[in-house]
Amino acid sequence: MSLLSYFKPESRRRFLYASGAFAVLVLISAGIFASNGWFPSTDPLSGKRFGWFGEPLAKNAPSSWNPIAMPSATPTPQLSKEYIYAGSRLLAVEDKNASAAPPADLAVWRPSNGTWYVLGGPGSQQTFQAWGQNGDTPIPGDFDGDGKTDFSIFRPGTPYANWYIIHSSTGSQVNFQYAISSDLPAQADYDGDGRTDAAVYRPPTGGATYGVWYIQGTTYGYYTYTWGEAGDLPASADYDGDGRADIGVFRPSNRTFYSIHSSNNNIVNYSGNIPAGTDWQTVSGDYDGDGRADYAVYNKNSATWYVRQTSTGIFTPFTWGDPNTGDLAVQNDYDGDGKIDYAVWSPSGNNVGRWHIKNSSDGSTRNQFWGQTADIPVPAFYRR
Ligand SMILES: [Ca+2]
Ligand SMILES: [Ca+2]
Ligand SMILES: [Ca+2]
Ligand SMILES: [Ca+2]
Repeated sequence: MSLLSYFKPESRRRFLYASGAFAVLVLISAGIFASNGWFPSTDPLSGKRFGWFGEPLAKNAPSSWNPIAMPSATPTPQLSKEYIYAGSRLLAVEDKNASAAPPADLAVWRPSNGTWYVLGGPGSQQTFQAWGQNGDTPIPGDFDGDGKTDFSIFRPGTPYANWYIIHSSTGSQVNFQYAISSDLPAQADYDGDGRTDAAVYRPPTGGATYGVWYIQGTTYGYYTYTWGEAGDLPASADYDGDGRADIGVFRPSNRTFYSIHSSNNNIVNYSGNIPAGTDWQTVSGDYDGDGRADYAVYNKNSATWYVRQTSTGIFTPFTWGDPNTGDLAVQNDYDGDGKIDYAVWSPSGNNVGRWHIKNSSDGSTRNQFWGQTADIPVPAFYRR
C-alpha cells in the first residue's frame, strides 16, 4: 500500500499538483544554474576549479556543496613554530613560547665558486658551505622543516631543471628534477606543514593568456594552479595569516598585487600610490608584526619601498637605500622582534657589500659589510 493511498482523492490530486510544480521549479532553477556556470565545476583543460556562482577556487580547496556557507578551509595543522615569509622566502621561525625570534643571518652566495657565506651572530655561528655553481639560482628554504634554512639551489637544465638541497637536520644531500629552466622559482610553504614546498611560476607560454603554478606540497602533494599573466612577478606570502603561503603576483604593468587567500579562497587585488617603473623586486613580508604578510615592492632605481601594511591598508612609499649604486632589497627580521626590517645590500660603488638595515624595534641603523661584487645576498634563518 503506497503512501498516497492514505490521502482522500482530492488531497491526493492537490499533493500531486504541488509536487509537479515543485519539480518543474527545480528543473528550471537547475537549468539557470547550469547555463550560467553557477554549479561547482572543474575546467577539464586547465584543471581550474570553480565553486558556487562561478567563484574560482584554489586547487587545494575542499569542495563546497553548501551554497550558503563559504568553502571551509582545510584545518591548519598545529605548528610548534611560527613561520615568517617575505615573498616566497622563509624569513624566520619563531619557537613557540619563545619571547622573541632570533635574528636572521646576513649571508651571501657567490656564483664564481658556488659558496654560501653565513656571517653568524647571536644564536648562529659563522658558516661557509660550497653548494652550487655558476649559473645556479639560490633558493633558500626550510625543506625539511627543522626551523633552519637549508642550502639549496635551482639549476637550469634540459629538459628539466634540477633542485639540489642539503637538509640541515641530517646533512643529507637531496637532488630531484622539477620544472623547466625558464620557470621562476617560488618555493614557500603552501600547505602550512612547516616544510618549504618546491614550487615555480611558469609565465604564459605558447600564446597562452595565463601562467601556471606548479606546486609540490609536502602535505597536499602535487597540484597546479592557473594564475598570473605575462610579466607578473611571483609574490607568494602568507597574507591572511593562516600559516600557509598564498599564491600571489605583482603586475608591473598596472602596479597591482593579485593573490588568493588560502583560508577562504578569496581573490584580492591591491594597488595605488605606486608609480610606473622597471626593475621591481617583490618584498612582501610582515612589516607591522600582526602575523599577516603585507604586500610590498621595492624599486632599486629610486630606492623606494611601497608597503601596504595590514594596519593601514594603503601603499606607503619609504626611501631606504642608494639608487646610484642600485641597492638591492634584503628585507628580513634582523633584530628579532617579529617585524620585517627595511634593508638593502649594495652590489657596487664605494660601499659594495654593505648591509644597511633599519631596525624595526627601535628605528636604529645597522651597517655591516659582508659579501663582494657579483655575490647574491641570501639572508635567512640559517641558525647553525
Ligand atoms: Ca609544506
Ligand atoms: Ca595564507
Ligand atoms: Ca602585516
Ligand atoms: Ca625587525
